[in-house]
Amino acid sequence: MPPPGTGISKANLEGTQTCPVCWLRFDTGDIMHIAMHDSLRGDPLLGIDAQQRFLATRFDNAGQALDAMGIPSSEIACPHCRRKLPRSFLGIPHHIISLVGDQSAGKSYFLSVLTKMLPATLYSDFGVTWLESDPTGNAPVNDMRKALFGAIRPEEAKLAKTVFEGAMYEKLPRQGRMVALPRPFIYTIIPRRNTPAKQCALIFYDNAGEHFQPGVDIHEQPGAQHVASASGIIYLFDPFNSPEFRRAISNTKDPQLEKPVVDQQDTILAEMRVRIHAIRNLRPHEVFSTPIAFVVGKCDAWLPLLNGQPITQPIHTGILDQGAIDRNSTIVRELMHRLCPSVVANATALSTNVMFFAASSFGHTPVKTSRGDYVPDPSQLKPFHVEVPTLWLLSQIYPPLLPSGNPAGSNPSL
Ligand SMILES: Nc1nc2c(ncn2[C@@H]2O[C@H](COP(=O)(O)OP(=O)(O)OP(=O)(O)O)[C@@H](O)[C@H]2O)c(=O)[nH]1
Ligand SMILES: [Mg+2]
Repeated sequence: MPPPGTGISKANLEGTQTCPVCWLRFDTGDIMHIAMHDSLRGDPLLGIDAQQRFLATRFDNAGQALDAMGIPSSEIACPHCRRKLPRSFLGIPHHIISLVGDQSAGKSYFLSVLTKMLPATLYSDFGVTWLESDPTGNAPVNDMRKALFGAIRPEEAKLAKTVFEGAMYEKLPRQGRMVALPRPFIYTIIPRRNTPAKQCALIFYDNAGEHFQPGVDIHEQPGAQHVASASGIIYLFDPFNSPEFRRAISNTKDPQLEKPVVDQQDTILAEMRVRIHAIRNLRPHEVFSTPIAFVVGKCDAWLPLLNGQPITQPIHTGILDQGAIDRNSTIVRELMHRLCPSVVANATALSTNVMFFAASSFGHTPVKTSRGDYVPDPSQLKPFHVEVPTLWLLSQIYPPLLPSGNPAGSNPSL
């Protein structure tokens, strides 16, 4: 409940709900409604133009909250940051999937490709439907996907660098400060009929890589704190930001080889561990078991380093082949261990449940445009395994959703 006058609600560490925008917790009964009547403007935190937020005390016969002018309101908002939440928020579980990686790791391309490939695979291979929970709120990621997959010339396939002040962020009040928080992109997942699985929602963010770097004050710039509330984390490793990988792939034609290396991916993992432990108030020996998909990205450039060992397709006739996922993970982990052992050490210190993946959003070597950007050639776009890490995370977060097992074995489990 907001202390009178300030309009700032106290964080409730025990709350059953986690806001998908500011990640502060609250109880269901403290959720706010948004006034509908045009005269009810002016919110102490959001400013004079915002529709008022209120704690509902009156309801109509249909159970809808009534604003001060008696107009029914079905719009809800977080009591902390006051941001509007999707209507389904209280009805179904929401799972955060945090996408983490340094600047230029390939997060924006990965997310754009993921939101194209994952719905198709979920539906055609598993009968699972993927719906936009908030098409207006999801517009920035939809625009990126349309730009990428609608492009005819390479120049049109360029996605801008993600910046704090850009479309991926919004300024909101959090714990007494106005801060830039990444917009949540929210999707509802509807399982096929006749399974024990129930609907749930997935939340993604497209952070600027700088948010994960050490040295960021997590109170002034809390925009990456979703990692501590996440049900699953995708860590996107950039081989072009690793001196060892670059030496090993020095004969590739990828123009990204010209860029200077910023070798700090092990530090980013260590920093994540520190932040997660601090935010969750974990003791040093306490284990963190949130599943982490460690994705070695841009594999169009480095698959030859596997010397012919195959990364196999783990999706077979509606079954997620955990054996293939394990085998692929061992192969990728061995390569990482050979080239960057400290990164493997930091990844495995982060969680007790880490799986390694190879993926490429492009499936080919990007080209350099006349403006000096590295972009995919739309005519050659052939993403490789981009949806696999998220499918694995889903199998860990909510096992009834995807039949998984080993198709070579006798009894794939549901
Ligand atoms: N070879 C190759 N390059 C890629 C791939 N995906 C992205 N890139 C390149 O990686 C660079 C960075 O991609 P972005 O998606 O903008 O990276 P980001 O992680 O969002 O970066 P920030 O917004 O700065 O945090 C671009 O030059 C892309 O061309 C891929 O699958 N293969
Ligand atoms: Mg980006």
